[in-house]
Amino acid sequence: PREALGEGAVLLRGYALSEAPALLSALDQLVSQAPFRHMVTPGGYAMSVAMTNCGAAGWVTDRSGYRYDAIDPHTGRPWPVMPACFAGLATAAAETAGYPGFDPDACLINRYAPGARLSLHQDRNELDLAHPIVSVSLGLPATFQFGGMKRSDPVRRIGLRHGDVAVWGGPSRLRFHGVAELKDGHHEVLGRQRINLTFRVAF
Ligand code: MD3
Ligand code: FE
Repeated sequence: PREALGEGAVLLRGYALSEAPALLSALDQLVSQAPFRHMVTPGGYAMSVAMTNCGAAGWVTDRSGYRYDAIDPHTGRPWPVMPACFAGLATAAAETAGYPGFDPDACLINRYAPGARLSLHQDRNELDLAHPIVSVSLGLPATFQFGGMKRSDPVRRIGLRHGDVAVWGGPSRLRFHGVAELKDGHHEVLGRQRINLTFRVAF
């Protein structure tokens, strides 16, 4: 089941379902090397979403700004290697969506507890914005907000569920987007949380 979300953006419902157990066991391993943490925005607020990364480049924020860094500031070591099951899924989903040859060097892992949210923003810290972004949703469902090229443009709400994969490229790459406050609930595998894997070419 393949849904067009906008020019260049494709939603693959349930695409990651069969791989989810492998993704989650690789995630457990990875989180033991680079734990989830609440990063601080340049404005000085701790994010409600907890984050970690794997791959050659990790997305970080602190008082000095947003950037990609090869070193995890929390551990002082490189981010964990991107598991083969992560990279394989991202490359296959991108190809299915019409972007062959996607080879991400960054995977940002976001963990939402009930009440956590991600306010409307653009992803523009990557060097080459011609590459698409692949995102994988796991655990509790969320309402994704898909806006336009201006912050004030109207927002479309899209429900994202366990196993859904979205690919955002072309003209949609710079659209404003966010995640509404996560509603409480219980997921049979992940309990009271949502995990999102976001694959990017950063460097
Ligand atoms: C649409 N994460 O980490 S991923 C982020 O569910 C982020 O955790 C969200 O936005 C999450 O930056 C959504 C989906 C996504 C990512 C990038 C996009 C959608 C996008 C870039 C352009 C348009
Ligand atoms: Fe984003």
